[in-house]
Amino acid sequence: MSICYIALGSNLEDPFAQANRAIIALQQSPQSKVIDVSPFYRSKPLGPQDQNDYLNAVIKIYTDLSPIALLDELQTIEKSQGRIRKENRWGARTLDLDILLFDNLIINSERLTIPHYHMKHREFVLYPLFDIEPQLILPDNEKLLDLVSKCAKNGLTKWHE
Ligand code: PH2
Ligand code: MG
Ligand code: MG
Repeated sequence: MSICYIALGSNLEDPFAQANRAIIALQQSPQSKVIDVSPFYRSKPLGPQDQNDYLNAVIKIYTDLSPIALLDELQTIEKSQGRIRKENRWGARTLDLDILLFDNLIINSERLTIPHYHMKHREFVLYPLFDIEPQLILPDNEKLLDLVSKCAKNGLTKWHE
């Protein structure tokens, strides 16, 4: 069994409903168990500014899946919630589920980069991750607390539905 943290993002078609649906889908996955869900945050879009604010959160799971099998499952959930791939890289999306960390693995393959690239500098990843795992140490031995301390909030607030 592995411990994995997943970043959730949505800025289209009722993000609050998208997030709740995605969490239910993960809870129903036979080989994974949802352990914790961070508060939901509202964040300014990184990338093109002509898109809505995002709802962001982090989910902690235990899983018996391999990283690639988990990625397949996350992409199936994204697809079932109307995610269209090929849209531009930083553009709006109904649902984005990114593997942030998978045990202490470091993976750099064509389909997967773990730890998730840029996670160390994104307020909408670090703050919700810190909410659920304040003691976390990254695979390179960096403390999450140190990363959060260096990361500006950039307008990050709790999501109010
Ligand atoms: N995801 C992106 C691009 N920009 N901005 C915010 N605030 N939150 C995201 O999750 C996000 C983004 C691509 O995955
Ligand atoms: Mg993604
Ligand atoms: Mg993403």
